[in-house]
Amino acid sequence: MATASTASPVRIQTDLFINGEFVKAENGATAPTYNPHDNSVIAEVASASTADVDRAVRAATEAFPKWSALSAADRGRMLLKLADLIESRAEEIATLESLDTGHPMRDTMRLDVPRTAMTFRYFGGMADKFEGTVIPVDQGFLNYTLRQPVGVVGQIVPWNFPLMFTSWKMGPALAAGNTVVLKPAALTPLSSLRIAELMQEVGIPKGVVNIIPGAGSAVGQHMAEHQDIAKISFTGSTDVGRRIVKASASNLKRLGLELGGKGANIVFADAHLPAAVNGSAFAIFHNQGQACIAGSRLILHESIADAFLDQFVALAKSIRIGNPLDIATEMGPLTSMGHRDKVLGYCDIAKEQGGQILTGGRAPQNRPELTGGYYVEPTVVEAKPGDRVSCEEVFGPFVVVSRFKTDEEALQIANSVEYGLGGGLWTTNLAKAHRFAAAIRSGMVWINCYKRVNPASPFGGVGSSGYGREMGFEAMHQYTEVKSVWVNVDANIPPFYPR
Ligand code: TAP
Repeated sequence: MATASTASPVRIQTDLFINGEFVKAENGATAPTYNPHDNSVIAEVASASTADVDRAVRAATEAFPKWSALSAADRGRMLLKLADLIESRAEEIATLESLDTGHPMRDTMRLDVPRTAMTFRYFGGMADKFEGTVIPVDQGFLNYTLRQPVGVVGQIVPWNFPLMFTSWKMGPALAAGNTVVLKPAALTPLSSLRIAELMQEVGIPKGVVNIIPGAGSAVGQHMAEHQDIAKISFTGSTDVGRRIVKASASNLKRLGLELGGKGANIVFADAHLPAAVNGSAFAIFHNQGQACIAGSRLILHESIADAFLDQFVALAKSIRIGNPLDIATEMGPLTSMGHRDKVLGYCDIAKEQGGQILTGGRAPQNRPELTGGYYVEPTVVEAKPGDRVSCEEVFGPFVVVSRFKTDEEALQIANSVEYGLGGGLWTTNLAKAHRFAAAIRSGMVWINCYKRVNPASPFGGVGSSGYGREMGFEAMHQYTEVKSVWVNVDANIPPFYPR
């Protein structure tokens, strides 16, 4: 356990959570987690090895029979208590998340923490309302379905929304009666370990949840290969998603893959411009653009493009960049130095391919207090649809602009990338809005808004953005197996071999 030198005191748990206890890694290894604001070490966190994965899977396997046999209402009650506890510690948890990830406090307070509590509450409430079905079959037979938990679930979480994703993954898995081994990203392990402490407080039995920070290439890979893990739910890059598909083959694991994105955000000529400008800025600059659903491709009708860009670039320039722990800060640093360098590298790639940087493309200027951190200015680039920056996921405060003349051209640009996660459109024409919502190749579409999420609404993508859905009833389906049960109630079955 360590303490941080911040204005708001936070609890920092640094051990692995296995079988209801906080323990060191079996080989004693640790890894530092850094403050993205100034590159200082926040804490040394235990770093799991494959032996720790095996320990965690054993604990989850032993806990499964009791947890899955508990009444759904009892499982739900613990998740509801957890939601209340998270809310009661909102400021402390928000501070911890901001410290570890670089999200501004105003967002972790306003979005990440409330949404985390909301998600645990939604699935806590769902636990005893999730039903099987009765199916009309042949006369005299009753056929019904049971939804049964899949078993031990492995969950692999990325660094961009570690707190929220912990609830998205654990909420439905636990409500449905599964036990969990969760690996947070090595870059941002702190908030999920804090949630483990709160889970202890609300009485979630030992072994039901195990949290093991460690390197993805060893720990994540071993989880994906593990014979006793029945399902992997993964959020992260498309490359690692492909590796997980291969590794999962040996025991034919179920998979849920929430991978990269390159969200199309189309602004039509008849859009309400101030709303579109504001919404499009949130779509890309919230969390420094480190979101798989970010609206990272602005596709503008040529008649309004100049007027839109005048306002949009002015808004981008006005965003207050600074220490995430300062409540006035609107945009913090990127989460790691390596990622900051990757994003700045894309600014060079844009220029090499003839792209024009309209604003940003560099670290904040004349801000000596930010030079130690991983900061990048909000960046707007005009480029051709086929350029690398128009096709590859940059995952930063970096939006690429293109212009269109006709609806057909807008749709062709929107659907021209390998990804298909989220997309948005801005128009006052209802018919056009619904036509495009159906035609855009993606798992989610927002009309006259962007990046709305809710625990009741399915979340996931198509194409290189992966498959499976988180949230809502869809998530409960994906954390359960359906079993069909046949009963002869009153059927007269004629003899198969009449004598
Ligand atoms: P990934 O490498 O995909 O990391 C995501 C998670 O997978 C982390 O917990 C990581 O562990 C783990 N992991 C790494 N190798 C693994 C393996 N062989 N088997 C199982 N798990 C493994 O993403 P990243 O390096 O953090 O970011 C790279 C790019 O991915 C970003 O630039 C962005 O384009 C994309 N990305 C997308 C998302 C979303 S929300 N779709 C989120 C993050 C990143 P460690 O990191 O702890 O080693």
